[in-house]
Amino acid sequence: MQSWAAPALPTLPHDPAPAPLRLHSSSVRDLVDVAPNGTARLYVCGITPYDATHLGHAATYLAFDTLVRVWRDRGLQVDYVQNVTDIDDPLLERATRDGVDWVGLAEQQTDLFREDMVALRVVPPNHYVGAVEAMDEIAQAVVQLIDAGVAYTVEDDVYFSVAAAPHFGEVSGLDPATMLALSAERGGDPERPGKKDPLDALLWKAERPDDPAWDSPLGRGRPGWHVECAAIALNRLGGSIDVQGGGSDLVFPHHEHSAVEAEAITGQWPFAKAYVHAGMVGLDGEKMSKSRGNLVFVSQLRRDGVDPMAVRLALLSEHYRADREWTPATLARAQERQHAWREAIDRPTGPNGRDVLAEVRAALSDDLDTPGALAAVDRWAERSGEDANAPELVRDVVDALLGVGLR
Ligand code: 5CA
Ligand code: ZN
Repeated sequence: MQSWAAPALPTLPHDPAPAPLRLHSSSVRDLVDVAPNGTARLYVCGITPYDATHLGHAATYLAFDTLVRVWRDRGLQVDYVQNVTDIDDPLLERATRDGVDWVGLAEQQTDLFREDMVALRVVPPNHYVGAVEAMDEIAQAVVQLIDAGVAYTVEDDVYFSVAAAPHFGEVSGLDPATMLALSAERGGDPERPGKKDPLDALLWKAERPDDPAWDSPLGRGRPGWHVECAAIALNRLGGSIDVQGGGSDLVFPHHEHSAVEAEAITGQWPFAKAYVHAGMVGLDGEKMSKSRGNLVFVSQLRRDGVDPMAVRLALLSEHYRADREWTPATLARAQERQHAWREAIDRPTGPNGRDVLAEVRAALSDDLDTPGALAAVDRWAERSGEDANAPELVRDVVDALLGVGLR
């Protein structure tokens, strides 16, 4: 798939001895050092293209954009893959509900997402891959799982057997009762008769009447969700990536399953050195979600004349792992901050810019502490100083590391 246009990234003064980058990994339930050698390999789960792009989506992609920017600042190549779940039950259900063609809905929503990503100055993945265009490779991954002896059929559908996955449970660390509840809530089918374990996940769904289907060595049908991401990631990044990312609602079952399915194909564990999850953005006390319909869209804010850079600042003003509320005050504070920063970088001189650079780098190295990074820029903007290079350097710091263009 076509990705989107990349924002320009100013080059900052070289940091000869960067602090170790530490990120919270769900599987460790603590911070881990993330130190790729030369090339960083990142897989971030993409949208299911309907109800895009709400502020929860945007917040999650901004968290991983911050990571990409930190890696790039360290001189690393970033091999970044993101999928689009352009065929799945929720997309079909929405298309049916609205009486529209599911292909058209997916295309239109993916276009809107790309536009929003450009407006928010998000660095694009270098592989942007739709499930439909990856159909053959996903089916091939299912064939490999069958050949590996970790899959079985129920009627004509193929399931992954969690009993054959020694590491199943390590990503989320959840107890079986919680896993069962989340599986039922998030696209699984624990109640289906004939499964060996209620937590076994669908790998291939045989064709049903009035349901889209593709030819494959498994017969006509379409893939399950977790194997989609496992296959798309493995075929572009290999078996032991640096970071798998997404929102915290993907920890279980999605990332739990895609990790063990990838392992069953490659024999490599862990699938990701760090499983990094962003907190949920809520509105009026509830998680912002398509099913609840309590959504604020990036595109609506743009239409209302809100500067996307203020949206970006607002979403970075709290830590990416925190569950948080979107309120009008969040946006108003970001607009004030943007105004104060603009004024400060328009001055002829300012306080030492190198100090701000060091503080922003230090904050972001500490599990992408964007509130800490923003506070460092606030302190700089509040003071006056004699450094004639500072305004331009700080503008570049804010642009390269925080993705906020101030002019
Ligand atoms: N296509 C799958 C992943 S393979 C999917 O989850 N799509 S999605 O459109 O539902 O969500 C896209 C991304 O946004 C996921 O990483 C999800 O965890 C994240 N997300 C969804 N809702 C929120 C929210 N309210 N706050 C933060 N992130 C969210
Ligand atoms: Zn995914």
